[in-house]
Parts: sequence; C-alpha cells; structure tokens
Amino acid sequence: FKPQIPTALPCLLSDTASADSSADKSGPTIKQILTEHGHECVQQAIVPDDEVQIRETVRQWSHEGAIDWIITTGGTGFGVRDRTPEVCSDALGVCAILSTLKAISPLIEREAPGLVHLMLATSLQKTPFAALSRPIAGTVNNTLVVTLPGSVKAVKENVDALLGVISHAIDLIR
Ligand code: MTE
Ligand code: CU1
Repeated sequence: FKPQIPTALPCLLSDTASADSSADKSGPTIKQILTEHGHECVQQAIVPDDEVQIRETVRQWSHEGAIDWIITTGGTGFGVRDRTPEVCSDALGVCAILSTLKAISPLIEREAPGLVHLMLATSLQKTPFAALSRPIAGTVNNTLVVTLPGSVKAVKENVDALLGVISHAIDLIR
C-alpha cells in the first residue's frame, strides 16, 4: 500500500521552458515516477526564472493546505542566468538559473539537511558532478519542499532516493 501524497511540481526550468512548455522534460518525468508510485500530482507549473514568481508560487501552494510535497527542478547549480542565458539547456545538463534557491530559502521554516544529504550521497554514487548541485530541503507551513537539479537523469536518481523516505516524512509533517 502506498499512501497518496498530493504533490506539486513547480518546474523551475528556464525562460525557454516557460515560453514553450514542451521544452520541459524533467517536470513530466517527476510526475510520471510519482504517479507510478501511487502519488497524486495535484499541481504543476513552469515558472520563469524570476525570484519573486518562484517564491510566490511556492508560498501560495504551501499555504493552500492541500499539497504535502513541492518539488522543484533546475537552478541548483552555479549557472548565472544573466550572463549565460544561451547555455540554459536541460540536454546539456547545464542550467543557468540562479533564482531558485534564493527564492525558496527565505521561506523554509525547518531545514531538512538529512534529505539534502540523502540526495547528494545517492547522487555522488552516480556522478561526481553531483557536487555541483546545492539542493535545499525543508518545511514551509505543513508542506515539504525539495529542490532537484534540472536534468532528467538527475531527477530520476533523486526522486528514487527520496521515495524511500518521503511517505514517513509527510506522515510526520502533516
Ligand atoms: N545529480 C544526479 N543524481 N545526477 C546527475 O546527473 N548532475 C549534476 C548535479 N546533480 C546530476 C546531479 C550537474 S551536471 C549539475 S551542473 C548540478 O546537478 C546542478 O544542476 P542544475 O543547475 O540543473 O540544478
Ligand atoms: Cu552540470
């Protein structure tokens, strides 16, 4: 038995993806994996690389009360959007979005360094480039928020790692 976990996916990929949602491959990947594991995805959005828009999306969803888990994808690395908009490409595994972490970290009420550790430790077994991701995780209101890297490969590896603990985490947070 897998409990249903209402989940939201603001797919914070890029201005490109927000202009053309078919450019987002990681959001649909997350949704597919979660659905296969019996979790319901109740909200999904692609937000442009804008700190305020990202923060307001996460704030709003975490205060609606219906969402237990918000997953973002992209923007965890070292890219600087303003200087390198043209390299913001999922396919290359190079994402140039700066705003995600800056947007979300002020909202976090209780940090979850253990979840960050789990994501990084698992990811480092797959690639040393995992060291270039700076994920954050924690609670906002009664919602768990985690930030995943942008590539489809990274998303699969991180979601697999999180699925082992997420139901219990959400039971405790609710
Ligand atoms: N983590 C996993 N599990 N698998 C990966 O392939 N790619 C890394 C890293 N984390 C990767 C990963 C790479 S190449 C980068 S640059 C960083 O995530 C940051 O990605 P982001 O800027 O798209 O968030
Ligand atoms: Cu990379």
